[in-house]
Amino acid sequence: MPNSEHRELFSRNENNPIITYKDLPYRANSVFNAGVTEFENETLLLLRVEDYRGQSHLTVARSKDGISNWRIEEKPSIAPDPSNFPEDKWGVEDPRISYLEEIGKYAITFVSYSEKGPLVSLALTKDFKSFERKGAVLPPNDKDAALFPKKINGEWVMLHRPYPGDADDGAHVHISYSSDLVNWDRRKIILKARDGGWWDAKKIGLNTQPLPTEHGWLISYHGVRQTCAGCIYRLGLALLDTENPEIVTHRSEEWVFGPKESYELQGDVGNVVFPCGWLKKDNELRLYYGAADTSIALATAKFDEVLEQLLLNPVD
Ligand code: BMA
Repeated sequence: MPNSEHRELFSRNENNPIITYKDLPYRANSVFNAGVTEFENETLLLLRVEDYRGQSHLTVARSKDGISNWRIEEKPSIAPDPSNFPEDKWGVEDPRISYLEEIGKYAITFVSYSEKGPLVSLALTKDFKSFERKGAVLPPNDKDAALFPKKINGEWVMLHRPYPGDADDGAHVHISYSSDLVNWDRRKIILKARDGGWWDAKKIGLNTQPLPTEHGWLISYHGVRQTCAGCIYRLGLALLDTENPEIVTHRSEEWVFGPKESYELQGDVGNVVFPCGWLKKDNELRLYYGAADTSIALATAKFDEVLEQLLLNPVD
């Protein structure tokens, strides 16, 4: 008898995809890769919306249960602003949100698509209505960035993914430090893409903002598998030491989430699951992800099971 029992860590929401372009109050091609946080007792998503020029902007959506009845702003919340920020020339993409308690503001790291390639921009906000733009904080090519929610050993810390352009060098997750959130230095690789036949060979990048746990900082990252039919974007997990996040203590061997359902397999870019944020609610870990660069979907896991499974994979 075939054993079809297949227990996955994450379960998809039955209403997936939970947000599509049809839910937007204005005309757009697609909505995906949203940053996530809790704000005023609601779930707040900062949606990446792509217009019919192929360029993206960011728009706030709110929901009481984090699943349905999304209230989406009538206008972009962060629109490309190339006259003040020339690096926004071809749009702004893929926001990650971290609440910085020490300054009472939310930090949004996002990609500005500049003439010289994608780079990391920063904006701060208290209310998700007005946004204090700090401009480009890392040169191109760089993306997949998120801040730790607090200073570590007296400094702000960011994870990000520079891309050398030379595919042979691979693309890896790096760490950088700052005293003022704008100037970043002491860049170093902390998590390397694997090699050969691995699902996360050659090219990886951070996905969700670091989440504090009793076992260290939990992060998720994507592994990009190049196949003759195109790329497959899947998700892995890692734990970083609480005091020194340069140290990766655990890393999943297997991917923990990958494209399977039709809305993940087909779309503008098929075979992609791409979260830009997650939320922990009691023992539930809610992963909001872009599906096939077309819509937004939700998957949840039991937080203790996520940690239990990851703790089985220590890094030597
Ligand atoms: C990555 C990012 C994401 C996108 C993914 C799949 O490089 O640009 O915005 O979802 O590719 O197209």
